[in-house]
Amino acid sequence: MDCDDRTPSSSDAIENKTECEAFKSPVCLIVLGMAGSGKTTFVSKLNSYLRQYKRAPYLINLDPACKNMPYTPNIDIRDSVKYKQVMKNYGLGPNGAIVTALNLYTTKFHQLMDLLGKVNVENSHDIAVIDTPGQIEVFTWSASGQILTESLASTFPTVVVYVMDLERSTSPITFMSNMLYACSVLYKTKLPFIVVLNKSDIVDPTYAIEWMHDFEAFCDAVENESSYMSNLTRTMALTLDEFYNELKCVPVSSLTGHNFDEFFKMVDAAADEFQKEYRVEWNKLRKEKLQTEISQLNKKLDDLAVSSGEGEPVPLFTSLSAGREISDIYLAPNADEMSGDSEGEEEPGFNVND
Ligand SMILES: Nc1nc2c(ncn2[C@@H]2O[C@H](COP(=O)(O)OP(=O)(O)O)[C@@H](O)[C@H]2O)c(=O)[nH]1
Ligand SMILES: [Mg+2]
Repeated sequence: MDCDDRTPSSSDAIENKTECEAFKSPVCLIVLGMAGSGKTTFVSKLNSYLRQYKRAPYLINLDPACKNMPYTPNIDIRDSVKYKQVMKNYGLGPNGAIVTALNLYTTKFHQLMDLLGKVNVENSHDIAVIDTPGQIEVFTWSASGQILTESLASTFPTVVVYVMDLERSTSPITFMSNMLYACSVLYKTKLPFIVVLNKSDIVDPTYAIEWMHDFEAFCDAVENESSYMSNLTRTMALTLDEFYNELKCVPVSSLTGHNFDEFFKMVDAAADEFQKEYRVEWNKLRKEKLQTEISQLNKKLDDLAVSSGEGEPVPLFTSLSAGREISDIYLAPNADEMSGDSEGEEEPGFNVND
């Protein structure tokens, strides 16, 4: 079947897709950044900006601790997990509770993916935006953040938007640490990446752009810092030079909406880049991961069979068709057992030989 001819008609279509049929929309924007950099304000402005053009985005809030939400999300983690309750129940502080709330929410991720699949089928939104918790590491260094990023990227064109606070990065050393963080997120997610230099209404972004493109200018700024870190910063700046060359970077104001048109041009280019370059890599990584999981599972089953004295191990299965996860598989009881089972209906699953 030609990719462009596909007409997925239900959420099952997500599970049954082949590599060729990878969905083209919505383009998912994962918004990351340090606490207070302006992620939520950015998402809110992005919403009002797109609505002007009748392109309402599909909004997902994953910050369980967000109090005053300036936009109405289509999916909100706060509807499912009460993080104050998590604090009480597990005896955790605010940060621990946010991480735990996100981990608990992973059990809902398949529903989230189903809903995005419906958005694709109905073609109702061409962009989905994911607002993440205030503390960046909650998302980038947690299993739940990784699971969601991988689920999105293996199904939809996915772009990371890194929001950087121009006001707080005027010191070259802070700027450098922020950029190193951005760099680590880029290498960890392996996804198209856009750096949004936010709050350009209060601080002129020229300094940041100059530091990224002119190593000498950055070194001059470091010279003025009487910090023992400056030598390290200079060395790091050299290392980051290549990162800057490839980096897509846009100054915006989430308060006024300045330069959002430029930002969307970058999103279009990044979504194209995803389809042309990243998709293949993601499919490859996903396949390798599945194969490793299958081998581990087979080994466990072999060990189990040997230790219970059941003779020579027989491999159960060796490969999965594209688009299927180990977690999608259950081993159906044999026909005799099934016919005798009167305790409710089985969830529809699929057989390994499907
Ligand atoms: N002046 C100005 N303030 C901003 C901008 N973006 C965000 N803010 C402010 O920065 C603070 C933190 O923003 P918020 O969106 O909650 O940050 P988050 O923790 O990254 O979600 C709020 O007081 C916002 O009003 C901007 O572009 N310009
Ligand atoms: Mg926020």
